[in-house]
Amino acid sequence: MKQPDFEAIIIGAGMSGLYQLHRLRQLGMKVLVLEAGTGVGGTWYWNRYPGARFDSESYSYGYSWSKELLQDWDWSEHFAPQPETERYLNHVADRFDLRRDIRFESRVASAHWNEQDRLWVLTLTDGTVFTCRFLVTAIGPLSAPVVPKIEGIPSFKGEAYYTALWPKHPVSFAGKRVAVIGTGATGVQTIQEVAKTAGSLTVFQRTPNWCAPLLNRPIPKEEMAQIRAGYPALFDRCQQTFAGFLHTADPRHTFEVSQEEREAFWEKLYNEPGFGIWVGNFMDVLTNRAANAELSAFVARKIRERVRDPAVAEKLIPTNHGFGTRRVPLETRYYEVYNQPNVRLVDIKDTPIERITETGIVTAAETFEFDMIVFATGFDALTGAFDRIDFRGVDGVRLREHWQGGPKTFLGVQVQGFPNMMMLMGPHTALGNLPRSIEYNVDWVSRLIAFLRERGISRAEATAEGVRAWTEHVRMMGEGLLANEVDSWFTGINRNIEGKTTRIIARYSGSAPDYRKRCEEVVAAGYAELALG
Ligand code: NA7
Repeated sequence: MKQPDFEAIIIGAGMSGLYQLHRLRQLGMKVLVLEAGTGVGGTWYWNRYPGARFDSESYSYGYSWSKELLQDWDWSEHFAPQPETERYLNHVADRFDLRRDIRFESRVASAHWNEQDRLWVLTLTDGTVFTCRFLVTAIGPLSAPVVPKIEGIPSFKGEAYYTALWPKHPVSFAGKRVAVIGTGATGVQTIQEVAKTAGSLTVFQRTPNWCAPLLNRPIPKEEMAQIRAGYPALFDRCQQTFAGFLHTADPRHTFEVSQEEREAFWEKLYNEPGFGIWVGNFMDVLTNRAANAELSAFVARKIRERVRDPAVAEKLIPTNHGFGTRRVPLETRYYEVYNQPNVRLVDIKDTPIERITETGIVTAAETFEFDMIVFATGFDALTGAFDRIDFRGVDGVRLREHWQGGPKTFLGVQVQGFPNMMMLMGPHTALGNLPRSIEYNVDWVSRLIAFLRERGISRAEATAEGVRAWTEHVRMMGEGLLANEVDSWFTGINRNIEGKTTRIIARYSGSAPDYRKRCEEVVAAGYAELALG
């Protein structure tokens, strides 16, 4: 067998890739990270659009694996803005001297398994080739930006930006006629910010989303000291909650309490920071249709109270899905933006965009002129980053084809026919508060690789039975979940992409503790559920 250039290659230097590098180095391995960007941070490197920030509490989002790091980093806001997170991840890279093993501006075009030598052969877009024994993908569930299917985009002569590819140079909206297309979590954050200075802002909304207040505020020094003292308890709590957030569902059912109590509880949640109203609500609001309808009606009332023009308010209230069945964007005076004289909402369900021209946007009803168009049109989520690399496993099987109709995985980490490839935050893994899931995922993969190395095992592959059982388990966990009856990136729908118009189960909907329990069973049984050899 030929020896590879590296024992392991990690694709991606975001939150997963950085920690994975650190862990594999601790095992004494020769590791290379290939990163497409010029800096570390992944999501927090690329998404530098105005207003980008956490929707989970900063201190619940940072890494928990280094006491020293927890000691020396202060978060300045409860929900930190992107520049701070990017600084944080750069600080991590420096503190642990990670950069020397990261090759920047290195986009992987293909990764092919070589059965004879039991190694992966990676080719970059510039033709450079590297080989490795173990391949760890740290390519993110929301990292493949999509160009929307709208005619004429390249013809626009003004400034045009994609939120997920935002330039590093400052962009001014002052006095400009700005269009924003898209009203997901990204669009909402962008719109709030652009509205502050734009001469005019026109929002093109296809589907409204149910948004809830973020209620961000600064963290004074004394409060940071208290947070720091409470870190062990805080991370302990995140380990126990359903999705790794500080919030977790209330054990009561919606209709178990009186209407007054219900309203009072929702009022309290609506006035508290973060995802509480989504993941800390009555335990059945995301599964019980009537409960969900009642909660949606409550939030709809809030929108009507906040938006002055009743016609605009109605357009901002979703009618094709209930609260929390798509990702809930958290907002800061988002609805009030539509009370500003410089802001206009265009409902493109009523009057679709026909095309983009040199000077603006033409809808079925009107012609608009703009100085700038911002595309907040989302990602090819969950499987998109995998589709963009030509992964080929045993007998040259393409991952893309192997996953036709939906991903098939073992624990969301391994795929049958793709030996020695481990996925971090791949489809079918517990996502939730990502860094909490990332840390577990990375630790699990590191333990597996350590096990293999200690025993001189050069090949580990998921079995057909392991994949069948896990994929079926993931499907079953999603049964009854209202979110799985709705089109969104959660269900793999993206109408801008051929072949992504049928819902798939790519998201694990069980609890993070249950996910970890199952993964630990696999370890305890000496990885007997994998084909090793
Ligand atoms: P999302 O949540 O997928 O939102 C994309 C938005 O762009 C959404 O409002 C779409 O409308 C809209 N969109 C997409 N394509 C088009 C076209 N062709 N024409 C008009 N409007 C379009 O992406 P985000 O970046 O906001 O958030 C993704 C996740 O990243 C987020 O959930 C966080 O977890 C982080 P649609 O709803 O499809 O009608």
